[in-house]
Amino acid sequence: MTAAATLGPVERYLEERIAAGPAHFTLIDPDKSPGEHAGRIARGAVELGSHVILLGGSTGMSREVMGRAAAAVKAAVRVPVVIFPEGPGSLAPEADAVLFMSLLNSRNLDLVIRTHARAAPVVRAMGLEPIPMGYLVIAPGMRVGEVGQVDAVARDDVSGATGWALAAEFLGMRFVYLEAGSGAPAPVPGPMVSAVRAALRIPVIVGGGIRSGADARTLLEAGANVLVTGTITEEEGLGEAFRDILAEVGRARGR
Ligand code: 1GP
Repeated sequence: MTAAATLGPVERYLEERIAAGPAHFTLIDPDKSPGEHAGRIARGAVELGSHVILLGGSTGMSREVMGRAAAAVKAAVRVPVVIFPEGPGSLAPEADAVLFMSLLNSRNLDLVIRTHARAAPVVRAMGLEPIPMGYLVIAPGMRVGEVGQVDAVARDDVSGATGWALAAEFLGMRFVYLEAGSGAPAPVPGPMVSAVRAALRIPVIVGGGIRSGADARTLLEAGANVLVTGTITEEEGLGEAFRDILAEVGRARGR
């Protein structure tokens, strides 16, 4: 079987969207925005042009909390609902897919691959589509940098970031996520995004610290294939900055 023949529906959706231009994922934390609340945020975000709802964020989230949020979001929108996991305990079959990600630059092998060996059968039994992704934390890394016991890539270490990302591609991962950390004071630097984009053939997802249309434009001009925002909707709802970010993504898609 070829890889293309084995792609699940969510990955095919992503492939089509990204082929047409950059995309936006809205990250919702079901602990902060449970159930119907998550559904309302998702509906508004998708109306503004967001392409995927990611659910995740807090440590220790239960399957029940995740499942309720995933069910409410699925009832509210037609775009894929994808779990951004912090561990196997937060997996829930109500979602469509899971970012099956290796925290590449963690010192803790559990987060690189060992937990995955325990989670993989659960993912299969739940019928979740696994999306293979290399997750690379760039300084400052924030909480995921600490909890993930990460040797964060320095913000000016463009060749280092490129090496990690290319290794993920060569290992067969189909997405790379450059993460500055949720709530980071600044996003991943544009020159790092453009170097990684130039070196890779797989899509580059960028998240952490994207707070404005100007932040989004810098990253889109650098060639980011997907922008992820989370904190902005938790703090300001679907306000002006969020709309500006979606407008920049829309412009980059030629709309
Ligand atoms: C976090 O990259 C995401 O994993 C989103 O970051 O919360 O800063 O938008 P923000």
